[in-house]
Amino acid sequence: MKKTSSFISLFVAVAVFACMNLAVAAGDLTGQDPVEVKVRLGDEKGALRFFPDQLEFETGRLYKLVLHNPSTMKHYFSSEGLSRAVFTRKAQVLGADGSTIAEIKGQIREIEVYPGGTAEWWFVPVKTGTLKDLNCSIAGHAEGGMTGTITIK
Ligand SMILES: [Cu+2]
Repeated sequence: MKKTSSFISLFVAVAVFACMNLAVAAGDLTGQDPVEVKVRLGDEKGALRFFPDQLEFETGRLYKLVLHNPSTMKHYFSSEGLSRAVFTRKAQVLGADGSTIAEIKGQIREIEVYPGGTAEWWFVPVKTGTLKDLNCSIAGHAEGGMTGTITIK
């Protein structure tokens, strides 16, 4: 009788522990519906800026960062800090009609978007912090104001 009850206690303890683990695990975070965030690289008048230049993300959520370049020159979206703070699911290059023409897997550090072009960076932030290294790495652009701050909460 004593042996049976201690066996039951052990079984209950193991079952409770297993359930706790299930309750804590969030599963595959890359399978969520993405939160879309749009950033324009420059503008039609030739401004050297990101619009917006302050970005905010939360850890554990899937983001689709849509980078569009409406200007007549090439621009980069470059942040070493962001590349180290996220898990990248994929990057996508969009054609003129908005359809996906290329999908890139692996870690991304910077994306160069050509005039009129659009690229998407799908990622899940895994680390909090304030990243002040967003910039366009084309000579003179960061100095001209093409910088930004990324906050991950
Ligand atoms: Cu630029």
